[in-house]
Amino acid sequence: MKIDIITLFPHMFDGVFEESILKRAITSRKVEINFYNFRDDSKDPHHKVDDTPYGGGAGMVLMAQPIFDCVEKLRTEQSKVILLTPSGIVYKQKVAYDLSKEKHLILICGHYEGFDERIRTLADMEVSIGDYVLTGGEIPAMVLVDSITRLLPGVINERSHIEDSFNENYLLDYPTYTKPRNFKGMKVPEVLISGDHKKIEEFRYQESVKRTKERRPDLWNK
Ligand code: 6GU
Repeated sequence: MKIDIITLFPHMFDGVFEESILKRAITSRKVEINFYNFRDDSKDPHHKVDDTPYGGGAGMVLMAQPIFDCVEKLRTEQSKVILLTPSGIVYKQKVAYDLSKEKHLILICGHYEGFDERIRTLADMEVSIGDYVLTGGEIPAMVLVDSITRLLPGVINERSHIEDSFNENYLLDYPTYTKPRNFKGMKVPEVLISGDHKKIEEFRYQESVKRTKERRPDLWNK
């Protein structure tokens, strides 16, 4: 998969994709990530990318021209263009699954106080990562890249995501333990040491159900 990220602040991504699983996914060419600073596409002599809003009001608004030119340069038949904005659909694991099947994603990071409404016409989809306000779309773009990359074939072992929280079955993870068996008086449940795989499976399922009912009744009711 190829992911192009359109941002005024490519350095915000420094380091994020240079460790652990994402680094390995890039090195092994499961995913290719490129950055484009749309300031370079501005036709303004001073490379301006924003201006004051018509009708007045506080703050600056991203202009349509630089982002349009940047997207139009990158876009092909195979591209899916995603605009990161608090007004988008709320991001869920199901969306990550669907997007992990795409060939080419173009992520547009808004910033400052907003963007010209006409930029919306470029997008196939608008995504928000939750009901809170961030300073820009960069951190949401990182969230999308991380959650999508780990679903690509061969990036992590398949079992890990079959059992994940927020998968189709909508159960939270069961508790897990490792050595030692007794840590500060907190003991590992006996069943996990029993070697009885059928019982262990049943225990884990029941714990997932219990945890989901207690912590996320909204998910359980689905
Ligand atoms: Cl995608 N952008 C901004 N600025 N804030 C957000 C968001 C996106 N998702 C949640 N909050």
